[in-house]
Amino acid sequence: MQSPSAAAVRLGDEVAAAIADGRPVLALESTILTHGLPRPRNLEVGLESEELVRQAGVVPATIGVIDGVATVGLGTAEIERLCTTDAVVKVSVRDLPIARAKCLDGGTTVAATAWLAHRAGIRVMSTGGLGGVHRGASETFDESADLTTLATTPITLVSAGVKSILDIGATLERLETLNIPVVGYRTNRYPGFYVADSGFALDYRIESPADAAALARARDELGSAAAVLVANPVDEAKQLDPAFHDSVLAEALAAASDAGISGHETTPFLLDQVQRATGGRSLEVNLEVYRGNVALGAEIARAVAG
Ligand code: PSU
Ligand code: MN
Repeated sequence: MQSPSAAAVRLGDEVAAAIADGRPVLALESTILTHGLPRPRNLEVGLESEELVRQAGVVPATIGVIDGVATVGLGTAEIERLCTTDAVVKVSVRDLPIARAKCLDGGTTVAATAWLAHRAGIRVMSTGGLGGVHRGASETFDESADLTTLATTPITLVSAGVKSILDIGATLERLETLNIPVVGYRTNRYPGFYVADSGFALDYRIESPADAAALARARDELGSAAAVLVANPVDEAKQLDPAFHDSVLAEALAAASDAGISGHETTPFLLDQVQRATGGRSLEVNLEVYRGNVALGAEIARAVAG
């Protein structure tokens, strides 16, 4: 595969310098800001998480598309632009050429962010929830490109699992098929984003950022191209009440079906429904989860940079 040209992918100055020096860098996605969180919280979260990364002594690289240019290490004004303007599209890997040819602004999904981060030489990334297999995928074939992209993108990715808007069991099966290692961070249970335990078990766990770095090194030594997924659960005391969570989820799924929502609109639609139905409670959990993943990602970035 060819490397992207310098004209197609721009590196922020600070990020470029850190990568050249071998200093730790943490990649962050932007679809969570453009399509996952309501305004004005999206911008607050975008700036806050960069600050959190800096406080850990790591350089943040928020990734997104500005005027068609995939940018690894957005500036503050660019993050602000993506968070506050309407004509911002959701960009997965397949959309990168379209966004470039049409000079669009875009928030990059986990797939596109990981794809760009890896090509820029960044080894660790944090997100909130991963995309996965949608419910009813055996009929619709709706499976996030996050999964297939991560199969060929050797990065370490911290998430809180996938949200229960998806088919979690099927997602874990696909991760297995795609040869993507998944480990729990200090847990043997696969987290369910809003809840600490999705109901599914994990075979392996790690206990520290150093363990994550050792796992990434082992993957590299074997020449595997797959991402390593670190599943980091929300603190149980801060999770969404599981019964409340289940009823809200049922309503959101019914609303999507009534509205005839499909394709790449599905994830943003369901997330918005859940946020409305919980009166902001899910949003608070979401932010808590995201902060936890950003903080752990920063520690792992330091361990990986050794
Ligand atoms: N899951 C979440 N929040 C999100 C997303 C997923 O809990 O914001 C976003 C991520 O950017 C993810 C994308 O990569 O949605 C997946 O969308 P799709 O299913 O269309 O691939
Ligand atoms: Mn999809």
